[in-house]
Amino acid sequence: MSKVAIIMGSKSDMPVMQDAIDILNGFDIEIEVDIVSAHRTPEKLYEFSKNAHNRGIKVIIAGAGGAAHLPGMVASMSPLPVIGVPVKSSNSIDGWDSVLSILQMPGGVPVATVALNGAKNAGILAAQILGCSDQCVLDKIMIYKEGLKAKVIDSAKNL
Ligand code: RP5
Repeated sequence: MSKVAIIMGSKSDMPVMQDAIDILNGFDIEIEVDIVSAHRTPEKLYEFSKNAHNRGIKVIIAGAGGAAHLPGMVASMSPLPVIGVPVKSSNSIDGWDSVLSILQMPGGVPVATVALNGAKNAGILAAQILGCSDQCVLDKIMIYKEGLKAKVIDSAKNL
């Protein structure tokens, strides 16, 4: 059964969203990946948002660019935590459209927004949420963080 759903507004978002897929695969966390467009497939958006929690999904990562309404609309209908990834799409105004569309949610409907193109952190954050109730995942995150520390310490050895 999938634990994290990764959705994006367009296949063109995949090069960015692949970072979330890779990090969650690295933690051996089950994922499902789909294209769900807030503007082009609103019925699919509704079905996904209303049913994700009934399919064993615990966290949703949603990436979109431009007028990026996907994460917020999912958050409006799903009881699950939603992590939003602003994607810098090719015709965007330096990505500010994506960032502000996802970040500036009204009170009561949170979207945990990561940095522009920050899908890697979205994956880590999703794993950390699962880790609150899964010791095996928590252990993997601690090992991951030890790896980050070791890289910095190693990098300082040959200055
Ligand atoms: C958004 O519009 C998508 O999330 C994507 O970032 C952007 C461009 O989509 P395409 O025109 O490439 O399908 O809805």
